[in-house]
Formats: sequence, C-alpha cells, structure tokens
Amino acid sequence: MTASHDGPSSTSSEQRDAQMLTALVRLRGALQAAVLPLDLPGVEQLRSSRSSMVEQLEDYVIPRVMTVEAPLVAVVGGSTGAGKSTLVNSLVGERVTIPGLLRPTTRSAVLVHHPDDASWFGQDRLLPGLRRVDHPTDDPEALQLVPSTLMPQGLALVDAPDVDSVEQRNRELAGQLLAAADLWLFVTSAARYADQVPWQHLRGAADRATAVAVVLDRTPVEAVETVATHLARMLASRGLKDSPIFVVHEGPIDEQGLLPAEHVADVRGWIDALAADPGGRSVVVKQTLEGAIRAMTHHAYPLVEGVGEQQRAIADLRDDVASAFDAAHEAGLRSATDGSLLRGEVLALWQDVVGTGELLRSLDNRVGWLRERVVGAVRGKPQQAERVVLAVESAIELLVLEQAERAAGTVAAAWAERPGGPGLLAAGSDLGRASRDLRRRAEAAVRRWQGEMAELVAADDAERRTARYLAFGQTGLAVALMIQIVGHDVPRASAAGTPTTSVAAADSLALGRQLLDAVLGPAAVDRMIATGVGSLRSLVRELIESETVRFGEVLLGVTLPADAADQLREAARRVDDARFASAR
Ligand SMILES: Nc1nc2c(ncn2[C@@H]2O[C@H](COP(=O)(O)OP(=O)(O)OP(=O)(O)O)[C@@H](O)[C@H]2O)c(=O)[nH]1
Ligand SMILES: [Mg+2]
Repeated sequence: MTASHDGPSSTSSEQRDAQMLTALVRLRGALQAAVLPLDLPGVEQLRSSRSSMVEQLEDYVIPRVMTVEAPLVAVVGGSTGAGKSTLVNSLVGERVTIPGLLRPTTRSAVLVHHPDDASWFGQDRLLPGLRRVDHPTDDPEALQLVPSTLMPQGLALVDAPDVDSVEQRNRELAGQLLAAADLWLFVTSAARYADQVPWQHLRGAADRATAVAVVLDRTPVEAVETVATHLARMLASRGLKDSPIFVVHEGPIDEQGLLPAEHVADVRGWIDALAADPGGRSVVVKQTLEGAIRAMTHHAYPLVEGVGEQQRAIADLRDDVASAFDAAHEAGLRSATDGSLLRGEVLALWQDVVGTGELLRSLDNRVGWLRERVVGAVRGKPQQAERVVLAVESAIELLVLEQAERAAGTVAAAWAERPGGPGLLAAGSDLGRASRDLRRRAEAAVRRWQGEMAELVAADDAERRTARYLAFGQTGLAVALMIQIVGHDVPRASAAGTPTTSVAAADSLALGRQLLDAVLGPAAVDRMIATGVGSLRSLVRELIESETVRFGEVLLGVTLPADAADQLREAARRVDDARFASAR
C-alpha cells in the first residue's frame, strides 16, 4: 500500500470495500491453485481447511462484502432433533419448514424471508452452490426459499440440518450453512447441551468471533435453572460470554407443529428488534464477517507452509526419477559399445563365423593371399551369420531391459521411503518393474537398427562389390560391422583383454576389423562404425527415456504451480492489508 499525503482518511469506505473484495477474490484464486496433491503427514487437515476456506469465501464472505446492506441471515443450527424446525416455524408463526419424528428430518436448507427481501437471495448471492427451489425437498444441493409476510424485513431465518447427524451429508451441509451465517441461532436441549459436536462448532464460532445466540430448547420448567446456569458457564469459559441464552420451554405442539407463541416470544422479540435496527444489524454482520476474514488469513499461513512442503517433496520425487534414469542412460550407453556384449553366445557364434585368435596370430597381414584365406574361411557361412544377428539382437534388448528394470526398481525403492511416495507408487501400475511392452518395443527398435546396418554395408560403393564382398555376403558384413560397433570402445592396442572384454573377444574383434577393412576399405569401415555407434546410442537412449514416461504421468497428477506458495502468501498479506486499512 502506498502512503498518501492526505492520510488514510482520504480513502473512502467504498474504495476500502473494493480493495477488500479484490484481495478476497485473489485469495480465493490462490487457494484454488494451492492444491495439496501429495499425501504428506497432516495433509488431511490442511486440505479440509483449504476447501472450507474456498467454500466460505464463495458462500459467504465474497457475496457479503459485495452486498453489506443485504438482510441479516440467521441460521438455526444445532443438535439432532433439538426442535430446530419446530422453533423456526414457531418463530415465524406459520409452518414454513417440515418438522418430524424421524431423525434426521431436515436434510436441505430452508430460508424464510420477508417477500420484499426476495431479491437478496437470488442464485448468484449467498450460497451460490445451492440451487434455489420454491418447494420442500430433501436435496442437500437445494435451497428452498420461503417468502412469509410474518417475517420482519431485514432478517432471514435458515432452518439447517443437524450438526451431529448420523448422516455425513447432513453434517456437512449444517457446517456449510453455519459458515454462511451472519448470526447463529444455536439450538440445543436440556438433554444435549453438553454434547461434544455442537461444542466443537461453538468453539469455532468463538475463534472467529461469529455472532451467536443460544437457544435452550425443550427444557422442562424444573430443569431450567440448573441447565441454564451450567450452559452459561460453559459458554463463558469457551469465549462466548457475550452470547445471549434464550430458554424455550417444552410445550404443547398445535396441529401445525407450532409451539405456543408465548414460548418463543423472547427470541422473536430479540429478532424483531434486531431487524428493526439497521445499526445493530450491521454491527452483527461486521463482527461475523471480519471474524471470518481474520480467521481466513490466519489459516492461510499454515497452508503456505504446507504448499511449500509439497513443492519440496514433489521436487525430491522428480529427482529420484531423474537420477535413477540418468544412471541407467549412462550405464546403458557405456555397455552398448564398451565390449560388454562381446561374450557368451554372441562371442561364441561370432567365433564360429570368423575363427579364433590362433587363426589371427597365424596371419601375416602384409600378405594379401592370407587375407584371402580369412575371407575364404567365412565363405559359405550365412546361417552362422544369421545366428550372430539374433544373438546381438537379444544381447542389446537384454541390456536395455536390465537398465530399465534397475532404474524402475531404484525409483520405487526411493519413493517407498519418501513422504508422499507410497501413494504415487500405488497410483501407477507396477512402477517398480520395466514396463510390460518394453521387450516388444526394444525388439522392434533393435531389428530396425540391424536393418540399417545391413543397408549401410550394402549401400557402399558398388565398385567394391568384389568377389570378396560377395563371398562374405551382406549379412556377414553387417554382422562384422555390428561386432565392431558393440566393441567400439575397447582399447585398440589391447590384445590382452580389458575389464569388459576377454582376450578371445579382443582377438575376434581385431579379426573382424581386418575382414571389414579387406572387403570395404578402412576409411569406409570407420565411417560406418561411427554411424552405427551413433544410431545404437540413440536407440538405447530413446528406449530408456521412454521408460520415464510412466513416472512422468504419475507425477503429472501431483503438480503444483511453481509459485503457488508465494501467491498464497501474497494474497493472504493483501487481505490483511485491506483488513488493517478498513480497521483504521
Ligand atoms: N411436545 C413438544 N414436541 C416438540 C417440541 N419441539 C420439538 N418437538 C417435536 O420433536 C420432534 C423433532 O422436532 P424438529 O423440529 O423436527 O427437530 P429438528 O431439530 O428440526 O430435527 P432435525 O431436523 O432432524 O435435526 C418433532 O416431532 C417435534 O414435533 C416441543 O417443545 N414440545
Ligand atoms: Mg429440522
């Protein structure tokens, strides 16, 4: 807020109301954005605080600030079967709401008002979420509007369900209606006044400084003094010493279900006086409204903390995925070309095709005809070459599956320990394992890659298609190329094996290279290996990357705008500023 030279008095009350309204609308937006998606400890309480704040802003605070001059709304709430509906009818002086013997009877809100006040209670005003109806209903989403000429102008009465109902929907609606009241007419009975649930509500009202009047209903004459004294003491000790207590004696009920008028004369007199006194009314409205707003900013700050905590937890969960899959990428890319695949079946079958180290050592590379002998040695072994193709295929698939499996397991283990993590694991399906179709996808990708390798050797200069090429065959050359690719990072000088390759593997790698050089020429072979290494790496990278999608989807369900906590803090601060501005 900027300091004005003319002082705060230069701000008119309309400007202050407008400032407050803007701040409240912004607070509602910030609260709506501040979802608490993760099941962190204590989140239930924050979630319910958040949703009741949004609800109260929409149902009561925002419409109330927009129309401060609207009639005062007194909600008649309280214990089950205390006689709330009977009291409403008796106060009005005609049957406007249905009382009953069965508990609970009232399941839907009934608002009684003077006919001239009707325009204040349209759909877009108070409690906009409740559909306006003009007939009795049990629909908890409906608000029955009942005009009665017996009501004073300037004050409306709402008959609410029981706050301690056996039915949850009733309890919720009762709470929602009380949160939208300017004044509570809290009804209890001699039998029920010490019950816990009503007192939880009353304590909440005391915290917010909601205007409350208590009606001690259905009280036998002889019990009045004891009960009323005790009740007054309870109210005083719980911060409600200013709340008036009205006693309504248990009385005969007429055929309309109404108590004798004199039984409710005190309450009715108080209501009439309030309705007739615009100043008194506005004091009540202001007290409750300001209390609600103050409580709201008060409750917003723990929520800011909670949102920040959620943001940090979400970032940790994301990091778990990133670091597990970074490691999988790294290991996958490394093993694809460091010779790790040159063992077992791949090596044995490749040796079948190309011979062993002894052959290599017996060769004198400088003698052309010896090279011819090597080529001759592999001539006519197309089936063996095909078998190497299959072995290489499954070795690469296995490599991808292993890395994906390990990364998924690492994330699952980390998430199981993180706050909010177990809920996410349950939300996804089998997140601790590689996805079910990965094998199929890997198979297709590796086959595509092998096809590319075959094309690579085939597409080479036609002039090279010498007798040697033809003897070796396209598949033989493609296989030799694949072997060079998966052994690309094996140090060249080593004929003694490396941490990832055996002597035999290093030998047959070298032999393969000689073959390729002899057939295709060293420069072309270098180019082909480089191309093949590049596309094998992208294959591995893409397949492992595709495995993060499932985690991404689960995390998408728990996203929070990056600025949610800041926006909420700022919005609450603005409401506080507006509050202090209007208090001056
Ligand atoms: N004799 C007598 N009966 C009463 C009195 N007050 C309420 N009753 C009866 O008690 C029963 C319950 O009264 P309701 O007015 O429906 O009570 P409620 O608090 O609205 O009940 P719910 O809506 O279910 O929470 C009805 O049968 C009423 O006729 C009273 O002062 N005297
Ligand atoms: Mg009722």
